[in-house]
Amino acid sequence: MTTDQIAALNARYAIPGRVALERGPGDLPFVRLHGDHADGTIALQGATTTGYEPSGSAPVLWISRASHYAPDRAIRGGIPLCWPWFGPHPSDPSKPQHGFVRTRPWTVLGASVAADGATEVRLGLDDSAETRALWPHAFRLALTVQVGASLHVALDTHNTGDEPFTFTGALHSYFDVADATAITIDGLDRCSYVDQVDARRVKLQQGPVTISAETDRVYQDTTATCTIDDPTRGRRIKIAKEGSRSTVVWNPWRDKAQRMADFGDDEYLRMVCVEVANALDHAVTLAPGAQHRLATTISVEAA
Ligand code: TA6
Repeated sequence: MTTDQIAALNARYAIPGRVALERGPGDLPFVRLHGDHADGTIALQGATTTGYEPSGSAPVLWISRASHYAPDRAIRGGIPLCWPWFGPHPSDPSKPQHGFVRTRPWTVLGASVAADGATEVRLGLDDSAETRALWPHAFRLALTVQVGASLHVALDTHNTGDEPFTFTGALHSYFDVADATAITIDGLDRCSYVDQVDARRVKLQQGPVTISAETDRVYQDTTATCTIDDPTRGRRIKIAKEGSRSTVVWNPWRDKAQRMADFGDDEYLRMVCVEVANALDHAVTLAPGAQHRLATTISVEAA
């Protein structure tokens, strides 16, 4: 994006002291948000929320120091958007993992300040010849990000075509923790999950989720709020959700982290993904003209 394009976006959407478009890592365009209670950043690349920092708290979202910041590359961290499929394409392995919207440039649709002092920005992505070559449907996506005492992220899918379509997806949130081996994740007790690192066997969660090895689980039929208890940092991160029946918990652990070029070898100890999703059996089918919202509200409290 050229300097003139960024200037034109600021002329239209900037709110002094609240919303500004600027260049960030990789010279990519970012939206910087300042709210009464927190600051945030969003990359137009993939409409990836890359930062959320409540006043007086450490960053809530984790970003790898090795992340790529380049066109057509996903950012490693924050909240990448997986859509219109979660994981590998259901039938064509040549298509990109987690769909194609997290690697495309989104447009700014609007910016405002809410009554509660939260600062909101809306980004959009419509179908194009490139997307239709990957997925033959007409759609309109809108992402709403509200930065305030909590972080609210909502992905609205609108079927603008004349045929129904079916999709899966996730808000693939990476959370910053002091020590992944010391956290517990509550909210999934007695929930069945597909264990992606054990031949996709279906198992039952007993008690809180803890991390001590590669962990990649799709919890099914759950609308529960999850809580990451990070005793080392003395805080809990609450992850509430809307329009989601799956929750994914992921930590690559040592070996997989070392195999990923955009993930520092030792960084697996500082992060965990708790993703609000509709994955595997929880695909969503939208009739022509229908809409669906997948949303999360993330808040932090002292532990
Ligand atoms: O959310 C878990 C997962 O599906 C894992 O299987 C792992 O692949 C992770 O997503 C990251 O995927 P990415 O394509 O961003 O490397």
